[in-house]
Amino acid sequence: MKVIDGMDADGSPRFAVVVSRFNHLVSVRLLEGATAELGRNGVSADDVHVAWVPGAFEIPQAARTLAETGRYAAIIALGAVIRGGTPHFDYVCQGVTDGVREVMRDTGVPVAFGVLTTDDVEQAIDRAGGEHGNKGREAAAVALEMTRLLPGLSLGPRAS
Ligand code: INI
Repeated sequence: MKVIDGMDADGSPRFAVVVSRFNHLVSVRLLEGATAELGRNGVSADDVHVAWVPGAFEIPQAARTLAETGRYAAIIALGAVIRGGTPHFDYVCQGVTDGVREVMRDTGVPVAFGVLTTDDVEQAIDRAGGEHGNKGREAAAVALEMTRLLPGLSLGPRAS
């Protein structure tokens, strides 16, 4: 028998964070923002599992593997893709956005998108706890909201 349950034994939801090591200085700040937001909302540190991947391009594969375990109520994807002088930026951005969307579509597990795509490091730092907020914190808030929303939607009234 396979049990699929995104809740801990005490009924509290578990969250997985997939964070890319590339542009580590930015990623750690996103991770701090996300974990602080989960903590502020009563999520115990034991219910937050963090997986580091090499780069943003690898986020979807790790997110899918985690989602398919059935152990997580939501997943939070974090990273920073910073434009260089070649089209590589566009391929990494497309890979991570398409990949995360497909994981959500195929598994039904919400994946909050906290991956920055910026023109330079300064823009990324500004959005990782700087003057434009923290995208990691925002993604964690979205994950919490989706976790609360989805069970209610599937219990909604039928059209006829
Ligand atoms: N990965 C990132 O997370 N951010 C980047 O800015 C980046 N750039 O610029 O190259 C990046 N590249 C690595 C990529 O995500 C993969 O790890 C690599 O291509 C191996 O699959």
